[in-house]
Amino acid sequence: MQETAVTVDPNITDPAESTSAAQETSAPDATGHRVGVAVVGLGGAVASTMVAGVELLRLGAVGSAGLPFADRTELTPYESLRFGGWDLDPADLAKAAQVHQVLEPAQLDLVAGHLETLTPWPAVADPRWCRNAGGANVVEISSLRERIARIRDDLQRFRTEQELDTVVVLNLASTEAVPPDTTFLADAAALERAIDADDPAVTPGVLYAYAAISETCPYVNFTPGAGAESPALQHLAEQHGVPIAGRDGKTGQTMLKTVLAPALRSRGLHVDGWYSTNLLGNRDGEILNDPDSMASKVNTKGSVLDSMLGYAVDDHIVRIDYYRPRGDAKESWDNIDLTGFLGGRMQLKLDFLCRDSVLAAPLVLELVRMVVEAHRRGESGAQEQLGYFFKSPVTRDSRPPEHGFARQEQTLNDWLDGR
Ligand code: DG6
Repeated sequence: MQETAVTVDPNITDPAESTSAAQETSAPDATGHRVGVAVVGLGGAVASTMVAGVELLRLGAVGSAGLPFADRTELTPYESLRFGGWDLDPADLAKAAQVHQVLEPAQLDLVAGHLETLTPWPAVADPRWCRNAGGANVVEISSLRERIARIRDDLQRFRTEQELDTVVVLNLASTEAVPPDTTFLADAAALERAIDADDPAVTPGVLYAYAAISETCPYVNFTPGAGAESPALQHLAEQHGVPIAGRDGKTGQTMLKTVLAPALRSRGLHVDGWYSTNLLGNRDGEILNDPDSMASKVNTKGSVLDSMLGYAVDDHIVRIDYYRPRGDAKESWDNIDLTGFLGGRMQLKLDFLCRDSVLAAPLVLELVRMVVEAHRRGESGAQEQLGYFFKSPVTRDSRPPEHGFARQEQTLNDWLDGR
């Protein structure tokens, strides 16, 4: 296993300490506000890493490396967050984390007692939209209205049992295919009709978003699936006064693309082609072995270049290969062909030996803090200032999104500073 972004404090070695510390988590944050996070895909590599990371922070066993907004102490403290959520796999989070092999064994030992207390709720699934995802922990209801009611019941129970003021719904589920026809998301009335008609095009991701918004829970879609970008759900979110954000987390290769492309443009270097490939062996990669799920991911990964460069790159190629030996240790490789002054040809190569979930987990924690802040400020609907986090940022009125990383970061910091 490669070195992780966090290290274990050797002074904390007793797993029992983590269990007792976990019980202190019912305390509200410094503002007296209790925030819960209901995760779609709680047993996944990103979610289990996120929950373990918060517990390690609470124990003082790790520092804030990798958490880009750790100095924003006005936001909800990471350690005060409570977690629950759904997964197709009924295994508790200690077992899930053991399977995903993202944590160092010493880290897992410290938090196993806490992770064992978290068992996913049965999930709403539809194999038509995510063929490679399987598991026995499913809600056996076919009517869409009843499925929504079940998700809402789970959210109400979580809120009551944990005495929460705000519950954020965070979608970290496996990549769904995007329905070929999404006219049912064109407006709120069309979505209501589709739900009433049990339209098979209404994906589980849309049901979770609909249920979250109906329960006035801020909603974050970290997956490429359809939902938060749609006029129907944006309108619903405005009606219910909740912020929504998405879609598809920009964590590694695409993050670097959105740093580099504006710089190449700024220096007048023409991008003739950009070949990007990924090897990964985690469950995310396994799901992407299905061509329809892959199409969703390639769509969001492939959408970023042209607007930053100001011209279409015909040879922008995105490939993803599921390659088991790598596990969560993804390798993303890029070759960029460039033309400069006097027609001089150049190549730029990037080889990022990264950790898929180690990159993603801190970003979803920051997103939770951001949407809680937006909610506190009374903001609702699509949160464009959060584009920094996404490959395909939601915008109001279908405006083209800003993809450039530096501009996105500036916009976000301006918003945080109230400018
Ligand atoms: C292949 O890229 C697998 C994906 O799930 C990514 O690892 C993830 O979405 C992050 O993508 P990116 O392009 O920001 O590295």
